[in-house]
Amino acid sequence: MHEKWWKSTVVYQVYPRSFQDTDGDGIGDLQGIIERLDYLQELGIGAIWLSPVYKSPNDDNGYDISDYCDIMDEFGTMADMDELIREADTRGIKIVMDLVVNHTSDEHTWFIESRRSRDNEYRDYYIWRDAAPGGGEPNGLRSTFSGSAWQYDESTGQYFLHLFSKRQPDLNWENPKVRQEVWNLMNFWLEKGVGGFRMDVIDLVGKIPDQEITGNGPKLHEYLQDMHRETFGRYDVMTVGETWGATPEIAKQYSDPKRKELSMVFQFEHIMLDQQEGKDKWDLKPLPLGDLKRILSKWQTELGDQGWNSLFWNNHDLPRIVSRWGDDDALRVPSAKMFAILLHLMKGTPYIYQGEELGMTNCPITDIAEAQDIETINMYHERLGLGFSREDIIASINAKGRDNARTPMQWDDTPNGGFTTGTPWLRANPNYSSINAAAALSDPDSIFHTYKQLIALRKANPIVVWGDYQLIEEGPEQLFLYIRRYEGRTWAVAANFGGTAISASVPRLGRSEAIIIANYDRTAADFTQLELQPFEAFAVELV
Ligand code: TEU
Repeated sequence: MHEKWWKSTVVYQVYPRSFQDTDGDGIGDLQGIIERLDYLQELGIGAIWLSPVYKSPNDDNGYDISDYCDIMDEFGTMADMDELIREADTRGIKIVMDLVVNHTSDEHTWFIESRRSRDNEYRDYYIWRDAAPGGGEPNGLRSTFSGSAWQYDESTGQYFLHLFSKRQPDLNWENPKVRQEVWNLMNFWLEKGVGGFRMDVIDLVGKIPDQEITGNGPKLHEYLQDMHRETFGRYDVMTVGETWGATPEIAKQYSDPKRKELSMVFQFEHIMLDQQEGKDKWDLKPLPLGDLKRILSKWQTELGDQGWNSLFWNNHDLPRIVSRWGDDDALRVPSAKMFAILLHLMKGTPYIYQGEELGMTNCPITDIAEAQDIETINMYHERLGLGFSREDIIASINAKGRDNARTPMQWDDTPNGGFTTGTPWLRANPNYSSINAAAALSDPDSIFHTYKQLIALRKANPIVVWGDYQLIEEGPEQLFLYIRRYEGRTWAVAANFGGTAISASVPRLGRSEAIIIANYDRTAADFTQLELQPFEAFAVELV
């Protein structure tokens, strides 16, 4: 049987604004990505998920699009984009576009028209409502970026819906014309030869605002089946939906091949484990390790052949994993490699976020003036108003703020990490002098080389792509141990998820001589008396 290419590849996410600047304006650009394609080819990835590069006023760094068929001025031109697709292709790399169609920018012509008058032909492209009977917002829907999701518009005396910033009005997917516009713009990009789409907050497009239903609305899957039929169904591309509320049951609805919707979704169950129950991402609690093992393992086993997993620790919205659940100080290197080994030997398509392969870290701030991200800035002011202390808010920002992931890519030890010759739009993490790609490439023991080796292992060993997964629940909680089985072979992956040494006895796994990959100098593993160094991880073939 011919299997889909995206099941055996590794995807690398580029956040263009912070990747590589070539014209000295302090903002990354498309020519910068082209310049770095050889680096990505060396790593071994098969696709780039490109965060938005479309025309945008950058209220939310490109997730507010004013023209889907044009390129953001700071990033370059459509000719640069065509060149990127071509140059990536010659290196066996596909370009997966970020499809942001839950909302547009308020500068999109559709919205400019829509807000002109109540009878404008574009009025119903967006979601307009009268004030509530007693006055005020139509209902209690909240924006992810703080405050009400409704914004009053003087000129026509109605409110429009924005689940994100007030400069990101939500499109009205109930309007068939809107859906047709989306199919058209997707086909525009498919005809250019892109490798697929990452679909921003796709679980929101079936919303029923009047019932305050946002995620997983009743028509969501019907829309996605229409989309499949009208657009990418005719192409050999990958599609991945961003779905914050997905359970394995929901994920199967999206990704069961028989249903003809998406290739896979990003699920966030593990990502939300360090926030307090019923609160939001800023309300921190320690990571419950047992839950992490249980949840990642649940996702490994429950999709069966009715879906496909995406595997990730990081993206442009999340803090750096070494700073979050590992050690970004003395044990940075072993902990970064541990996260890599643990995740990349699971079943699913792994995603690497730029700089993760270098073990890049969070970049703390001391004052809100240093923040760039709209989510962070809005939350700061909202919480100050609610009586939180500045110190507590800044602590939450340093733990969870999105700028942590967005500091410039660290290429070498020259000023600004080689990202720009100008002033970077967001300050480079000062640790670029030691944490950078040039240093990693020249060190055979670097985190980069562990990632490279993991990608090569996936390509060479069908067990990594296809093998069954089983969690081994023995030993101390800090031990994350699982096995993969395929056509008579068995691999075991053991990871110490903590900064202290542990020992375990798992006699039924026996002794193994064949180390496949390790982050310490280990030549054998005797599971009858297993000793693991802080953040040690390795894989062995069991015989
Ligand atoms: O993110 C969806 C989203 O809900 C995030 O804002 C998330 O809740 C938050 O950052 C938690 O870390 C997508 C994009 O990935 C994000 O960058 C955009 O800002 C957002 O949609 C709006 O397009």
